[in-house]
Amino acid sequence: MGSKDNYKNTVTKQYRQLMEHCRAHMERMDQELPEPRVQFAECLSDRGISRRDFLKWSSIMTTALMLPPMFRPMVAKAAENFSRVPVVWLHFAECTGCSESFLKTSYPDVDDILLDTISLEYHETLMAAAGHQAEQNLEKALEDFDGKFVCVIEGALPLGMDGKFLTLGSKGKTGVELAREVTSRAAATICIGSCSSFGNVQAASPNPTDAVGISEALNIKTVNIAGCPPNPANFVGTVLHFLLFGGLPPLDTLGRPIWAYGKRIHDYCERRPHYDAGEFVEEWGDENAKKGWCLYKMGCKGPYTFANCSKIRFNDGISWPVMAGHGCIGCTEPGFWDTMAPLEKPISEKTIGGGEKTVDTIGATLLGVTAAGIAVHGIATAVKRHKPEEKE
Ligand code: FSX
Ligand code: SF4
Ligand code: F3S
Repeated sequence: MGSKDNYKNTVTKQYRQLMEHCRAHMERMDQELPEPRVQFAECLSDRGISRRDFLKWSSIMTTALMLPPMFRPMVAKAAENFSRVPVVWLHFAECTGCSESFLKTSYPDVDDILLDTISLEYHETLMAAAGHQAEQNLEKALEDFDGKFVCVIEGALPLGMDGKFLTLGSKGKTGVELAREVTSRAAATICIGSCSSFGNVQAASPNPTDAVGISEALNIKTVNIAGCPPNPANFVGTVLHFLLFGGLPPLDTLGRPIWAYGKRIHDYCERRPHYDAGEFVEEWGDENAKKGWCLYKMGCKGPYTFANCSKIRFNDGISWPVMAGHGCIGCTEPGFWDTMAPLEKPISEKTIGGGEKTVDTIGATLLGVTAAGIAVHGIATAVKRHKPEEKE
């Protein structure tokens, strides 16, 4: 048997073991989770989604989660169980755009239906209860689902003035106190958006409230679904992973699921052939813009930004920022308001510490487009390398 066959057999064996783990976990979950609060099949047909569309979605999600096709039935089963995961959803310093983007969609797809059916035991902006009643709801959810619920958090935590820049409820708890209390009793904490992931606009220089992301504020591990706002599919996929395997998906060093944030925007951008050919929009609305050329010179930060927007797009795959005509502003990266600014200009050599030329200076020279490509890729590496220093 050749080494190729050996490799194939080893991989198949590992996938079978993973499948067994997944089956055992899902059987256990079936016993432990509360009854489904909605019949998923009925929800799909009510919203005009056929069984065939759902199976197609399951196949796409299986691939997106970097699983082989044999996992498709398990992904479909996990989706059916989606409404059984108890969720406590907290809001801190943010604009609520994340919830808005998750809940308001003109073209509901399976992701949207899953989000509609999610078992929200407590959600500060959506629940009808207020005041003492809301606080009682939270206490009841924590007791009923102790250690079993998923805590979802939107918004950063201000640490300044002993956390008093942000207080909630009749007891005047600080955001930090509430977050600590809830996350310490959760099975997992998922940060939705760049605010809860990294602090985002609240933490932009000069950061008057000393805002930080949840992981940094509480010194806990969180799954960071970065983006301002993030793509709902990345949240749905992460919860599906939790239902399939009982744990968090593999994360990058910034806590972002690798299946969704493992590649750069630039790697799958439909304007990429223009970038490689040195064809750039030079001015908003110019002839090159009409031809859909690359937006690098208009400040696109796709070469430095890790996310799958260019692959899965938003609103049922209809569009995404670069397709709509504006460059990526790097919203899935920590500190992007500071590190990626000015947002409509390419990052200058000065910002990234010098040493490498930008596409502006060498893109059109005899060095040619390959060298330009290497320069920008080198700059991406330099930006990554410089981040820790910038933080210090
Ligand atoms: Fe932040 Fe979300 Fe941007 Fe807004 O909740 S990631 S400011 S879209 O709303 O947290
Ligand atoms: Fe696309 Fe921006 Fe990269 Fe150009 S620079 S190819 S617009 S991601
Ligand atoms: Fe954000 Fe860029 Fe995607 S701005 S939404 S990471 S294309």
